[in-house]
Amino acid sequence: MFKRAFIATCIAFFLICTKLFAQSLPDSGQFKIRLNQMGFYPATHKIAIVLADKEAGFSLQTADKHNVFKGKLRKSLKRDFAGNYTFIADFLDYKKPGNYILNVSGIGNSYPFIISSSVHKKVADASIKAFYFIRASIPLEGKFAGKWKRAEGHPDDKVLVHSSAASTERPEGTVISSPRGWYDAGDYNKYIVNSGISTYALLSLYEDFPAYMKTVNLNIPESGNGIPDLLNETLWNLRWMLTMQDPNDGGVYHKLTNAAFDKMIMPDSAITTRYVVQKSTAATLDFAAVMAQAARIFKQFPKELPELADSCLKASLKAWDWAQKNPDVLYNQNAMNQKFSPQITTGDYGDRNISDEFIWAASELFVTTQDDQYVRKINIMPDDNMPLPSWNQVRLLGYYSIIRNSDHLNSTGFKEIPELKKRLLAFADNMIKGIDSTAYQTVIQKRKSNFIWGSNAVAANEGMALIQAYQLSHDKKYLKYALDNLDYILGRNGSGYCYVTGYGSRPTMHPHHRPSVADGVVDPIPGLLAGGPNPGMQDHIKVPSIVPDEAYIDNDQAYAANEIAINWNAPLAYLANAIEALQNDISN
Ligand code: G3I
Ligand code: 9MR
Repeated sequence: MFKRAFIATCIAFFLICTKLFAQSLPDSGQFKIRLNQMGFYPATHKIAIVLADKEAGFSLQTADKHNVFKGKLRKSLKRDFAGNYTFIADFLDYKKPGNYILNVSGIGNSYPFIISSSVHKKVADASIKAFYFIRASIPLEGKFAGKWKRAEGHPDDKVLVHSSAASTERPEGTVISSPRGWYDAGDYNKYIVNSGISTYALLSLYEDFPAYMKTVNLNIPESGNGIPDLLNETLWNLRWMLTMQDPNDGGVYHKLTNAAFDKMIMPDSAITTRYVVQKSTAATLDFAAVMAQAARIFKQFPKELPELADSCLKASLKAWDWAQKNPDVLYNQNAMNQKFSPQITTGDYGDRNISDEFIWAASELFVTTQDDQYVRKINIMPDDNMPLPSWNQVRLLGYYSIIRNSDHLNSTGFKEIPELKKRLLAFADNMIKGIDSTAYQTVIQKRKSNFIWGSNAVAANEGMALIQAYQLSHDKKYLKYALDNLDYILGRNGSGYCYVTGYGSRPTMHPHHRPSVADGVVDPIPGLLAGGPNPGMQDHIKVPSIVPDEAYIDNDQAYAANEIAINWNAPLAYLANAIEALQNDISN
């Protein structure tokens, strides 16, 4: 009796495992044909990368299996990081909108995809709406959040000044109010340094494409108030940032945080004490930069936001002054914890070199005030490097702003603008050099060293840099390669995943993101970009392969490869929306 029950249990277990296994591994054609799972614009280049071992024929088929285009795979000139050649299916010449699959003989069928104008519109909108879903201090209502509605988390109206941040006017334990803002990432803390580059990317999206962004409606609480939704969303964080400045001296707290990371619980259950900790020069300069940029953008809305631009500029100037007096206050969490309590063990964003933060803040103040004293005060071009932006490397953000606004700056006496333009184009040219011979034909997969924690943001930031180069030169080649990096994020890559939650046929389903894990809803919150392949495994979760662009696992404990973060979503939002805004320019 017992034996029979045991056998039956084993069989049931076996069947369940088989089913789970079958669900988790895509059919081989779908796995081996790597393409943008959203699809393609009618008139742009369209390629898929096929993991095959020989040249073969392929065909494009409609949903009713009708062949509409035939071609031959072409072998890549170089090997991928795993050491294999890939095979490229190029169907650029087929331009008719519709629903398709790609069939490769001997390999099988790809995931279905569409050819259509505005093919990235949904992802582009969702990548901004994602910021609404990660707002602190507001309940998410069903009419905006659908099945992801949730209670308010972190009112942050009673935050304690940590001992590391104590001053005469605000001694340890002083209660301040610092509501709103976006949660940084999978955790519930709010960090000024990371908010800096993220808010910049969204404000720049508006600065570069105001006409397009005015048409984007995100169904958020502020929609319809006369301000474009992208800016409405950005304001949620900007208003929080303003509260992080100590009005007494202009310095800005490095972060607002719990003492330690929470368990994987919902925001309203995460109720441990919140602190603002030590002011830092990096946070203060990033704040100064964003507030200067915000001042010139929100000045365009005098009726809707009568005083905001002035407040932002004042805050920026005050922060700049603090940084002049305190040019080297680094945030070193370990050292801080030796002197102060309670111990703080959340993310540190501890930049050790802040010369680029000075360059960025000075550039934004120069652009907004048109006063070149700011860029004269510092060494704006310390060397001829053009380092790709990241949370700890913000030099180019300043260059982008100067170049974007250069028409208004020509009369300022600042003579370096032509040189900056030249360097930006050289930087972009170097990025795209040799890509056509690589295995996946994307800029991100050119270098193994791109595959760090948050590698998908490297792809998005490269895309953003290429679009800056296009805006400056109107040379379409930059747009093509920017779109290739978007193709990468949406499926033409080493793991075969679409790294944006909620989109594509094989999307990230289990991001390291507390609400997505804890809310009881099967689908993760949509529009979030996973960190992406990272062989570093700092989280000690074993990835299936340590080949750099394959080192990805869709596991909610894998924070080094599968967390989400505002500084990754923001350049994605920039890239996807810029591509949508420019879709007619990309077309051949
Ligand atoms: O830059 C070096 C590179 O030169 C080197 O080749 C490579 C080899 O591993 O490492 C690179 O540095 C990595 C750096 O990220 C890249 O930006 C470090 O190893 C890596 O430890 C570091 O990770 C940071 C991580 O926090 C740990 O501090 C991530 O950038 C950063 O995005 C992440 O941020 C966390 C916050 O602290 C807390 N909230 C969540 C957020 C996202 O995970
Ligand atoms: O959830 C945390 C994530 O946001 C951070 O990026 C990561 C690295 O700092 O840490 C995560 O928290 C983990 C902690 O570091 C170690 N214990 C497990 C936590 C995840 O549940």
